Amino acid sequence: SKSIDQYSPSPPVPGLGKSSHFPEVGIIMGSDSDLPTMLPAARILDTFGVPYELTIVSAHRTPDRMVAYARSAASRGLRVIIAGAGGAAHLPGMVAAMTALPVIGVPVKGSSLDGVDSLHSIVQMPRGIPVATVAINNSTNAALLAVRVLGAGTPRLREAMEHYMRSLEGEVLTKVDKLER
Ligand code: RP5
Repeated sequence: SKSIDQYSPSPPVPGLGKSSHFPEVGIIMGSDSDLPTMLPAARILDTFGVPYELTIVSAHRTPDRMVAYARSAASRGLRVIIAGAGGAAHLPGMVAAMTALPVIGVPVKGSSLDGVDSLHSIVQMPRGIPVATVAINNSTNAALLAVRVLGAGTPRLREAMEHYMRSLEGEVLTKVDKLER
């Protein structure tokens, strides 16, 4: 199977976000107010050495930009899209409607309905256009899922994920050890 270095996607489109050279994951969000919630996803991808781009795409305030982003995503070399949004959070679903790439939705907690509005908006996609939905505000899990998706065809990433899982296990076992001592 192909190593991650062998992919040669087309270069990023100017104006479509802050990018590493050949991003494989697109992290988008409806507003800069979502940034603190979405940054942990970027940190996870940094940890796993997965190149990504990160930008703001608002479904209702910049609809043309959303269409351009989603329609160009696959040809620009992206393999997975992580989309975070709050409120009537249609960004992940609309993007999934315009690309065949896997889309992972992050329900962002807003001020009035505790993020349940975003969760329901993202998770309740009608039949035919799936969005993989993670827990409210859990962009960490969105990135981990993106790494697993990429890892299905990239042994280096699958092994890194196994290593990460063992480190989680180790953390808990260390605590058990301390507690029982
Ligand atoms: C959504 O509305 C964004 O995803 C954000 O979560 C929410 C509030 O946006 P701002 O009013 O903070 O820009 O579009």
